[in-house]
Amino acid sequence: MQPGRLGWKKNGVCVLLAGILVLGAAGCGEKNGDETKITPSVQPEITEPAPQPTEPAEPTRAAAAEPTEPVKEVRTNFYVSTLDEEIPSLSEAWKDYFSVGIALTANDLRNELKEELILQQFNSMTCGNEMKADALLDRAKTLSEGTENCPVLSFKSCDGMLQFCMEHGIKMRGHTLVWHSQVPEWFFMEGYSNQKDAVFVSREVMLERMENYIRQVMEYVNTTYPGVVYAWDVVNEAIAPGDGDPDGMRVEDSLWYQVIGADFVDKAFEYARKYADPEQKLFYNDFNTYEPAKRLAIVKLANRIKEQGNIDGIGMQSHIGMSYPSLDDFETALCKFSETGLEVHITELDINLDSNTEEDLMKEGKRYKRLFFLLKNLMDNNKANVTNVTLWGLTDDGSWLNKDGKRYPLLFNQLLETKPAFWGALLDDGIPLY
Ligand code: 9MR
Repeated sequence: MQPGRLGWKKNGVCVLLAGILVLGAAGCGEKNGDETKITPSVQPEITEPAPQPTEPAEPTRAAAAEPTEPVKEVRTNFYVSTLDEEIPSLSEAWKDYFSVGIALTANDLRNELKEELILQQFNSMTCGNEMKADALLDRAKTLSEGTENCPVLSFKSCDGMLQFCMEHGIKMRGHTLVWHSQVPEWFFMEGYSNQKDAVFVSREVMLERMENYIRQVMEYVNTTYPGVVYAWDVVNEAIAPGDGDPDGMRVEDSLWYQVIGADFVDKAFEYARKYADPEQKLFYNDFNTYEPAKRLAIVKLANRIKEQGNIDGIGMQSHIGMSYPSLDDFETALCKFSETGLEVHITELDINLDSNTEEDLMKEGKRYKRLFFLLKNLMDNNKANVTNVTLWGLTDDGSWLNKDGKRYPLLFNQLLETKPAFWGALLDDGIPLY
């Protein structure tokens, strides 16, 4: 299968002779000024670039008599309105490799145009915020109906998104059960107190609260929306080398660590396995996973939980920049994680571009293309076991990065037009690799 080689509509497409357009690969050996060249251990199957004539030569009479090469259409317009034109589907293009997901907020689904695009493009969804502890824990009800070891939850925040997935046959990544962020401090306090003088509960009580929290989320989701969630981010961002823990665990800002101890991760996975449906995959998810110290700590942690039989995958969030990390480092991490025998999900992909000139948007398209190209090559050569790639947001204006309104990290712009990034993710021939 060739991702991105789907039928194009004619608009904005120029037809050129195939010979001239081995161009997709031209410059492949060169270095792009602002970024390290990809040097995958597995070399991409690219032939030497054909010498490029400055102008197409006049056909000679002999050449004209010979059968002509099949013509190849190469896209030159990368800004296609998804409202007016049919575009190829990412999930369809990559179906032999991995599912393609999208992180959304409940608001995204209140927009019919976005809904249509989502259904056409993606077969996996992640709730951006709606399934996190601060969205599910109901303090008022916990105080009135809960017990000291069992909080009460409310699922109003994520019901609509789960329902949408069930109706449309989209699978969901459950994000996220145990995270130091977006969990209220009162959850760790005696009597669920939110007062300044509140004191932490004991390790034993916190373990019971954790188990009851995980149990209730899984039971509710799996009985109300059976078969929708296929993977859970059981623990998110528990590694922070430099915090002083011998295994590189996050200490300073993690109340989970401070109240339970370093084995809160093992316990979370143990409880998750206990209540998960058998076919659901359990993931450890983190950012900057390509940093060597973090990568090593994650591999160690994942191997330990794997020995306990309670983990199925590692999530590489992949909030990356235009030139950092190098794709060499990205590749190393991806291969090391795959060598554990676990699946890898690219769970939160975006590229933090802070300019919207055509030139920079094209550079972003190339970086997306290089990244997907790398995934494809590593998978073709059995070096990586990637089963999902999820974009962290649909349109640039809705990105979490866009606090200043000047970030362009995703595949679609706010007009619901494709960007070069979209075509890059399809490995489209119109986007050069370098
Ligand atoms: O996209 C989320 C954003 O809307 C929230 O403000 C933010 C708050 O923590 O969390 C964002 O999602 C995070 C994800 O859950 C975990 N990895 C980092 C993501 C970006 O911060």
